[in-house]
Amino acid sequence: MTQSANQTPSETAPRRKNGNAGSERVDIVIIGAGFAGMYMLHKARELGLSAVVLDKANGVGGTWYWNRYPGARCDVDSIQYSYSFDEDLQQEWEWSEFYATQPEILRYANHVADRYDLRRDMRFNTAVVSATFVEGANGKRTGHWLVETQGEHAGRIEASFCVMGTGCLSTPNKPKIEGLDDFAGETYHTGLWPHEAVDFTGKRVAVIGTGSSAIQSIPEIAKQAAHLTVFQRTPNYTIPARNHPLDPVEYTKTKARYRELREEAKKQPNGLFYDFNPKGALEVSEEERRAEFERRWAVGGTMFVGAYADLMKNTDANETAAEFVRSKIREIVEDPETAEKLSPDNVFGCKRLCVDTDYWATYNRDNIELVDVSDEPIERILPEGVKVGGKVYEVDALVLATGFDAMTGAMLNIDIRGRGGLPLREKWAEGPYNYLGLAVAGFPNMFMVAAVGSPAVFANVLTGIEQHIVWIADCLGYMNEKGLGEIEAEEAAEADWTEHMREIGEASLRSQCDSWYVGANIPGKPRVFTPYIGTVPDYDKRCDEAARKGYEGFRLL
Ligand code: N01
Repeated sequence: MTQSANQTPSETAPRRKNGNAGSERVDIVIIGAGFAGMYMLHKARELGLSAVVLDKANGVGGTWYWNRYPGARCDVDSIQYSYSFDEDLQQEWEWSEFYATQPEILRYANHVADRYDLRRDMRFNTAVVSATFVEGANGKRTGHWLVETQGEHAGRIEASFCVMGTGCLSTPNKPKIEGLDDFAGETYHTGLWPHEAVDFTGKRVAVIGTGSSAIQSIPEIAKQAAHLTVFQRTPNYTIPARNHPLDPVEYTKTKARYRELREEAKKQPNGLFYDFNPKGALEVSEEERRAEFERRWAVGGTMFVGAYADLMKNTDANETAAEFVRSKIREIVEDPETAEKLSPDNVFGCKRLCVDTDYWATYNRDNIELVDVSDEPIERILPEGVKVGGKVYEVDALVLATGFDAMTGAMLNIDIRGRGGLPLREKWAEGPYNYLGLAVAGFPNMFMVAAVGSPAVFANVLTGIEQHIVWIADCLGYMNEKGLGEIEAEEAAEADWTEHMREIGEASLRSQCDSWYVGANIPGKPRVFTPYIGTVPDYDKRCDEAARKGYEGFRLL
């Protein structure tokens, strides 16, 4: 570490900007100005460490900066999808709706950046191209990271530590469909939506994809467009959001117990205060089961999965939920043929469960058409539209709701090289080996936040981020106290963790279908179950235990 806790960042961090030759030096370089990067910077300052945050966006917010498509909102309730680290912050911020919209979440991110004066150590419009671990030389025991950037603050930064706040769903997947670049109209990707308003009034629009982003945007686009054609490869399960303004009386009561509720949430399997039913779906009568599903359907949201403890463990139990949702599709969608096409037959919740507002009812509109491309893929994009099975669907605008190169895409887009020049792309060629979702053997002093190997995407990403950053900050404090400069995951610990990840991943029903969880949405990506699918308390315990045992599984120098 380059700095002791009582030095101020300005004492040790000469700043150099705008492509000057030479490197500046900081304690921590943080990649990504989303919720992970923002909190990491705040924590670094608390430790008295110098840090700089780099982001190719022109502002904070990460995923919420880019995903501005119509209807974008979070499907974790806003009271929980927010930082908990500062009681004053959580008391002063007022959410307006149960599920916050993208603009409201982005306002919150900006509020946090202002409140903690984060921007002065952030560099926007600046992409990280490479990060190289430089071994200690000239009598120095420990090495450092050399990060090269392009854009507004192009240059080189040396840092003792590199923290990847690069996100799980931040590298948009542009599908390899022939002719895509020949399309004559406007093309949008939900994960890279323009900042200017997009007006589909009077236009014929095509949406490719039916994942969460499509399911949120389709009802909104259909309201505006003259005609909407949806190209569906795999139908998805979705539960109505039943979004509503927050009741001020209930909100006040929640705030009075906010800290306590957050602590309770950490003990829940998915880190959220949630209504979990301990019973199994097959232990109860059909009437009782239907009543429970109906009750949860009426409440709305992903809490539907909590209806029975075995829904994601037992195929027969899972099928009861799957069939319930299919019965709802048949009830809502007037045209039986369309209802049939919209009905998924894979494991319920295997691909990430979606949450919607009027998704299926939208197919009752006169201006929408569903094209099933499961058997016959999109042949090509022509300047005038989308060609499937010899038929051309003429459109003026194309919306790619085709998801992300998830979990590993953002890190692998950067040329990261560890000890001995080992490229991360090579190390991860057969799967993202890591230890505790925090570190990678051969890549000393590099930490990942709420990414591969962590349970965050199955839980509350915000509290997953907080747990990781507190762990990293404690680790940095420990190293400072002990006069240590280097930490690296041991290969044996990494191998054990990776095996544990494989075992629990394969045991889960969620590994049975082609989803971004297993990298199946990206051609050529190794099929590996990438998030940690154990419970949040179990995961937190493992991280805490490693720390308590003097960072067991890590080599410290
Ligand atoms: O992406 P997806 P997403 N031809 O990968 C289809 C989070 N999120 O952006 O399933 C035709 O789920 C693809 O088809 P298939 C959330 O974690 C959260 O919607 O591969 N179709 C699929 O239908 C979510 O899970 C929120 O057969 C093609 C779709 O594109 C994650 O982000 C909101 C195709 C991609 O679906 C990703 O969601 C939004 C092709 N060539 C997102 N290529 C909330 O908090 C791909 N597809 C609410």
